[in-house]
Amino acid sequence: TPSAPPAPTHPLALATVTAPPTSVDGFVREFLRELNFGQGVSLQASTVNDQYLALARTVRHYLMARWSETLRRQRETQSKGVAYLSAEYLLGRQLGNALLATDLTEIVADGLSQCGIELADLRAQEVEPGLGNGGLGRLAACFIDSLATMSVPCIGYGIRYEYGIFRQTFVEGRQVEQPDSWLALGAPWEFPHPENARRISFGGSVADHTDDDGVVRRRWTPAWDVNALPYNYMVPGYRNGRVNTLRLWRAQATDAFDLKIFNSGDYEEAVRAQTFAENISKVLYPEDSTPQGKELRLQQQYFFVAASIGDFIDQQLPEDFDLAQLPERIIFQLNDTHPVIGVPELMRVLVDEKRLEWGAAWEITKKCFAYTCHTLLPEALEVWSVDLLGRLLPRHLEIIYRINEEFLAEVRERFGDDELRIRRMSIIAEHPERSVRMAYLATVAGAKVNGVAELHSQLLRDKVLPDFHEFYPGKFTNVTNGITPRRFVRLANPSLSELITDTIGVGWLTDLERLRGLEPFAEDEEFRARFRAVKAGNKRRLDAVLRERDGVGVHDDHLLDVMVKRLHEYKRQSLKLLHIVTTYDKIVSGEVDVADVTPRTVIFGAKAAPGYKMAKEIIHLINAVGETVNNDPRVQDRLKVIFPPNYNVTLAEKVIPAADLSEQISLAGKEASGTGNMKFALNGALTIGTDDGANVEIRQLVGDDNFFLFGMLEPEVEDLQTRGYVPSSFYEADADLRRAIDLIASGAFSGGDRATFEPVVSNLLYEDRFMVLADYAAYIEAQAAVDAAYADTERWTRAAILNVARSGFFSSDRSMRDYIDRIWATPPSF
Ligand code: NBG
Repeated sequence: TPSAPPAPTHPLALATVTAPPTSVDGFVREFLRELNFGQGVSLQASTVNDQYLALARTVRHYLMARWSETLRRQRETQSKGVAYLSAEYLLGRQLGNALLATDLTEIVADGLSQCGIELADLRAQEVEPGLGNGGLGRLAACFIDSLATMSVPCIGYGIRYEYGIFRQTFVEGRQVEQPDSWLALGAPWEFPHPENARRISFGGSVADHTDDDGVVRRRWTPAWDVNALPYNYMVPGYRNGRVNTLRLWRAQATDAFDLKIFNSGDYEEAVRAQTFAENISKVLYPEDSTPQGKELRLQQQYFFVAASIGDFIDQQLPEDFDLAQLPERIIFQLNDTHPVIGVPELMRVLVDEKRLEWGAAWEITKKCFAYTCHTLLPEALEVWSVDLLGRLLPRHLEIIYRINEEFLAEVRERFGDDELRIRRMSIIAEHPERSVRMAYLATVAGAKVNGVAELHSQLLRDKVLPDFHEFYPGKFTNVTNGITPRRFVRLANPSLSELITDTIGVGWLTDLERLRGLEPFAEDEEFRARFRAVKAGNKRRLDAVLRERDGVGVHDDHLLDVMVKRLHEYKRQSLKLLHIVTTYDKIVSGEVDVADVTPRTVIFGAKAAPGYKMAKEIIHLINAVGETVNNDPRVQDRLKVIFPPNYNVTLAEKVIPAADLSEQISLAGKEASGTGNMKFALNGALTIGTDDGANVEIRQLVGDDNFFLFGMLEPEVEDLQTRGYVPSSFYEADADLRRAIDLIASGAFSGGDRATFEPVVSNLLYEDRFMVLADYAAYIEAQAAVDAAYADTERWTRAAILNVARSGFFSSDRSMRDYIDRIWATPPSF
């Protein structure tokens, strides 16, 4: 091999990248340079977008030295790291976080104001990259933030969707989806590296082939391929000098793809072929927890996983690396089943390309993957039809068959020819069509399998994968989810953060258990008053945001009751809605005196998957109820329902700090964890919730007195299910419930038209898969307890403070420590 040419040098060139001076002048100079030479405009002529782009690039300059130093050390030490494989990263805006990480906020605000620019205006200009659906994607973003902050080597791999989660609008109360063109005004945070493009192949056939070493091996001859172009993003640690990398792949047609066709003169066909290739990273599938077995989705999954594994092996490892050592160098963490096709891909690389023996390759592969499951809904467990998988990835299908064969042979060895068991455990399902169960493949291949909250992990072991738990008892573990306090406390709630620091000093932001130090202050009247002032300020801030955004406000003397999350029947937005309808009904019927009603504003935020009919009907109903309630003079403004469209991370950061009450009301046993629940508790909202997901742990930590628990427990749900659940019997037996449902059915919220909401009503009465009616009475009772508690301001404040003080456990830093201890065995290194 020819020796590499010497690295370029120049007397003026420093050996390392240096950061610009950390001073107001230094910043202004750098900013103006970016504005003039990056954007090509003078300050005088610049638009807000010019200024935002120049600012983002300037802030990048400050991170660059840390980034290149992180990369240099990683190359040098080759210490073990994590490759987080996730089809989704719901990042939220980047600017505020970058300023926080570099501690530049004040300098930048000063410098900009000297230029006559408000930092807040430039922040508002940023379009968040919505490259995820909900909890799963946001979790990935929190995890990479924590790993950077804890100085753990991590590279996040994913897809650079050209269009992220759709922008939601309402037309006459119904959801209408608009494309999310988040790249349209420029993408200042990304670094494209087209020179590191990788070729990803699909289709074709497999045959035996005698290689140059005389060994017969299987050879895949693909039919088509695309290029995967990496785009790098910085993932700054919080003030620790570390910047990790997030690498997102974009699909582009290969020359081979269009050249042949171009040369044949068929330009239309050439363009069609290019579009076909580029479709792979065009758009995020907007299904949260309910994947559709679409071919393009499998293409996306293989595309990013193959690019990532290839990138890691070819680009991140030294040339002479002994692949038997791979497990000492990397763990590929599978964020749900979306990246599980990486298992056969690594086997293919090791066996077909690197020419390892099958057995040696399998030993390596088994240690290099770990799998996180994020669901309990059977319909959410991905399966791919053998037909589709074999067409798109024929070699991978063969590999999966062989993995399955050897696995089932082991099962037979342990349990004998227990055919029922074999059929239950097979990675290949035979019914309703022959298909690959990706969760099973991940479980067989993964070194560890984890659920995302204690209850979830237990149900995963006992209900979803019991045979596997019996077979691999040591494989299963739990890591309860967490959230980054940098974004969801410090950035989202600056005034609470200031109060906390004033009270317990600095250090809590990277050691969140220190919030315990606030506990004694719950008894301090002056502290409580300050705490309330923070909440009130956050409500005013939210009021301003919503007025500007949607022209509706929130009353600051109302209890702010918030339910924000994806619209899904199991999450039971319709239960919250029945509570609203019941309150409304009691007011208008005169059963309660409106003056006795606790003034409440209910905020919903929720996107429905575009193809999920019932979810969209529920959105329509929420808007219709809101319209009626908000405009009925008899209500005297004591009950308000607002539903700002397009709930996203940016809005979450404004809504959550203002909330008094957090709605976490899924049917027990259905919500794997929830992470919104943690954000609310840490921002001083009290939870009304079922015994589900991480609610269980929140309640244990904050204490029963500071949490409104209601509803059936998971075993009771099971029990009712087996006895036979008849929702209409609950309707018959409960007069309030009957009235609420009858009111909806009567057309009271649809201009007298009974047909409009008939599907929702009959779904509740005759199907009600998630037992809304069975939990209704308990929920109404718990809400009455909320009203009573809220009336005692001092008691409520005490409880809110204790929620903050006792929720430090839910930092994603703690989740990362648990992954390190229980799954990765990765010592932090820097
Ligand atoms: C979601 C669960 C949530 C959980 C997040 C993050 C999927 C498939 N699952 O309960 O529904 O908090 O994952 O773990 O999106």
